[in-house]
Amino acid sequence: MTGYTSNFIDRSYKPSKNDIITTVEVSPAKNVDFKTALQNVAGESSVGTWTKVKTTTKRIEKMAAKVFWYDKKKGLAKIAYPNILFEADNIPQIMSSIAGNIFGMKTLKKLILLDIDFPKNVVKSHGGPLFGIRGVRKILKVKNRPLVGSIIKPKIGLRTKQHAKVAYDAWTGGLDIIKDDENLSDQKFNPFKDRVIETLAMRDKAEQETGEKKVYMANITANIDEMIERAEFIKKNGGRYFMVDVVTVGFSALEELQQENKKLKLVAHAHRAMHAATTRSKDFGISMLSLAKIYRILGADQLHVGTVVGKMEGGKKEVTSIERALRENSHGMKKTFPVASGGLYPGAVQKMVKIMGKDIIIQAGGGVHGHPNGTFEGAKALRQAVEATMKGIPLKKYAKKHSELAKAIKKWGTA
Ligand code: CAP
Ligand code: MG
Repeated sequence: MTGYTSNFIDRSYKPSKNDIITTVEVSPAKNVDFKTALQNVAGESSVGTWTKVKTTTKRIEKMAAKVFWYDKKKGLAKIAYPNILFEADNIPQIMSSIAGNIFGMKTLKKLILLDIDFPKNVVKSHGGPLFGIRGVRKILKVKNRPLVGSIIKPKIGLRTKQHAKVAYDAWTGGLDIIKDDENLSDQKFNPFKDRVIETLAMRDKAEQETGEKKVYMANITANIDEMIERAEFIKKNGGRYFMVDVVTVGFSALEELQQENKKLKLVAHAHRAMHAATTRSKDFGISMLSLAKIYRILGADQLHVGTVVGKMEGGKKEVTSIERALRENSHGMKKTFPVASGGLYPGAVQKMVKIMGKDIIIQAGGGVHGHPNGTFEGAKALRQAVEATMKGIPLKKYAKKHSELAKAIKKWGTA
């Protein structure tokens, strides 16, 4: 064996609870039949190569991945990978197998990794979120409504003092969370350390004035040593959160960061910039659902999942399936808070909560700082939209007695 033989397909195989199971969508290239395509996928991602090799043994044959279910018409298949193929605490190694070479094979016209089920040892050796939905709610002392936040805009360019002042306006306007944008890190005009100090000082002031808990999610994205230093700096200066661009920093960096954070105990906010490079194509790619499961295992307390109604691609079916995965029982892991962000505005809140539920974090950048009267009123309008939604009052009706919301609706309408 080890050529891409029929041994890689066995519909009678009953997956073990220790296997990694993937669900894939496959379409064979011209002149290749479906089963051959499946053999190629299961073979190349486990113990096979393009031809039979003399070095294989019976023991190795037993390590073959098995396509144990497929539906040719739908182009779907499920593959079970024996646990022995993997290092449980090594996500890069796991992905090099189940999502590695196979995307480049000439025998395929389409390959999407739709879903992954990880066994207990992979989950346990990483651990998942430190806080999860309940832990985050406890910090913010907000039990029963979506959390509301904003991304400082413009994305990049404000000086440190301006940045901190915009954060203060948003917090005092009623928002719980302020975050940096994905491409703001440690630039000359707004250095990381100064920004953390200034913005946390404004957070303390806003907390005193409003009597509410407020959080600042500083973007630590960098190389791993730098990220750890930045996270330590946040901790030292009284911060409770960091934000990291999980896709661009890579799985290995996240594994290391997760280990360090077990000592620091900061809440981890996961921004997914660049995910669409692998999740958006309908021909070859890895679904956001698969990535979301990995980021939960790697410790994301909060993860961007899409909005359905906003500016970014991602429909209802996709977004709600990711939400479900972040909250499902998985070997005792805490639940990841789904973050809805991207092109949101107060008038979109009601519809979004209807689709996504109240266990979400709603973030608006443009939809707060673009308010006709600026950030403070923009924040008020967003919080009012959440209040109206929780009270079950239509936004337009609520807006009659809330002028900030009325102005936001006049500018952007309702979803
Ligand atoms: C939102 C945002 C986020 C997107 C990313 C932005 O700003 O800061 O990065 O939410 O998309 O720059 O677009 P706006 P996703 O509120 O001004 O749109 O959450 O889908 O990964
Ligand atoms: Mg952004």
